[in-house]
Amino acid sequence: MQTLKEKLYDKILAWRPRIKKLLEEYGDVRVDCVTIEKLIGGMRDLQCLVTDISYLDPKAGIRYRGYTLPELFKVLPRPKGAEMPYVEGILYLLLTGDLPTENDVADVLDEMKKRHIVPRYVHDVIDAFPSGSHPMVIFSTAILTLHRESFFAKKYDAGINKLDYWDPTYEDAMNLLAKLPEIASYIYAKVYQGGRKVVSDPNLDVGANFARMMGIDKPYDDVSRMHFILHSDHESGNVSAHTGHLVASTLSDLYLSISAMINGLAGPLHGLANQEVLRWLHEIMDKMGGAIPTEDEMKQFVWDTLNNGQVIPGFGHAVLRVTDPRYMIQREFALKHMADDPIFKYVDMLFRIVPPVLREQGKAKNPWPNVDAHSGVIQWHYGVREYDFYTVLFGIGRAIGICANIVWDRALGYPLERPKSITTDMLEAIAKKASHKKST
Ligand code: CMX
Repeated sequence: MQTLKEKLYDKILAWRPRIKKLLEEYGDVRVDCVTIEKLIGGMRDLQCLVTDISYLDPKAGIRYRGYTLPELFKVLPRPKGAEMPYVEGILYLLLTGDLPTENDVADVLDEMKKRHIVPRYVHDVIDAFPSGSHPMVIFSTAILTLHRESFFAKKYDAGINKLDYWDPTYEDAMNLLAKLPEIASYIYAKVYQGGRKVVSDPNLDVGANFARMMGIDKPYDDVSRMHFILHSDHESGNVSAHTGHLVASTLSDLYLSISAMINGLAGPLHGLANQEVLRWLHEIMDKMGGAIPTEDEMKQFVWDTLNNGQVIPGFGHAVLRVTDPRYMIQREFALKHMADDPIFKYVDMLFRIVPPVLREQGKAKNPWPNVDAHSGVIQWHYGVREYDFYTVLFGIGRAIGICANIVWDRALGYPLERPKSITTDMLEAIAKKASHKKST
């Protein structure tokens, strides 16, 4: 049987001629058009990045290597007795593009087991943080601290052929991914539990081991598998993926790149939205004194939020135009395991009430719920109640996809990213010329 790395290398060799042909024979073919609106508007929808790891289909949601999430949750191998697939299987799929067999997953489990030990100095750095530090800052720094372990940095200094860049990058990726769950649970224990001892069992899969390290019983192992898989990639243009790619394009090693992507994820418009949902839900719960509102009362809360000039957190999306399948998978899990939790009852009611209200308001292009409308609520139910930590959980998952992207960036020789900027004067001159043409 081929190892993951051997399989990956075969895939890389087969893929390289496709990129070469596109560049040499079709390099000047136009793909998209840059308008002033796109330049000023955060490049929304501008097709200017390439990735084969995932694609966000506005109608079907995220596709990992072409597969929708409902498809993957059906076919991916899962641990005996588990409801959710192995996270290791998603890593295999994102890296190679192939669905893993049980044996392939066993190979990844083995790789993780060999690489999981977190050096003592990382714990020391985490311990040294002053109280009140945000867990994302600690997480980003802990990852950065591991930079001294980078194979890529060492090989690059020694002089390595460009064609081989992917190899030490792969080693760095696997080493980091094997360590992230323990780093995260150590941060959780340190920040919120007075430094409780975290005991890892490398014989377990990522989901089960994370639940163990967090000290939370079943089905939190399945919650972790589900959470990490659902968050693992969301194509290339979102801030965390793009930041990871951009920083890696300078040939910064994987630790520098993933630490940077974590910083992007920490923003309120990105990874922090899931905690906004909980904050908003609790605001409503407080106003209701914990009682379940009637549908009319809930509708009024939604309108009050909108009329205050605020968004309804967890609803809407820049690309999706349907209910996020990541939301639906979590909803199905919640219906099975926590249907009686009052906080789920709120979420369930919002699922029915918010879309028609947003439609009536007529602003949001997509009135349906996204992943963040559900993820924090499930964590809350299983006892992880510290909102600030939710983005760290997101980061563990997202690192899988971004590591896969960076390995492939290196394998396909993607260059330093360097778009050109222009000035407002220049934009105005372009606008003037265009309006002159229109009027003549
Ligand atoms: N509540 C109220 N208004 C909303 C809204 C919501 N949930 N979603 C969009 N709108 C408003 C926008 O604020 C915008 O208003 P203005 O014209 O006054 O600026 C208008 O509708 C058009 O926005 P849009 O094109 O539909 O949405 P964007 O692409 O600009 O923004 C997003 C997308 C996610 C930032 C936005 O829907 C939002 O703020 N949602 C709430 C926060 C949230 O859930 N974020 C998590 C996103 C998950 C992810 O990215 O994966």
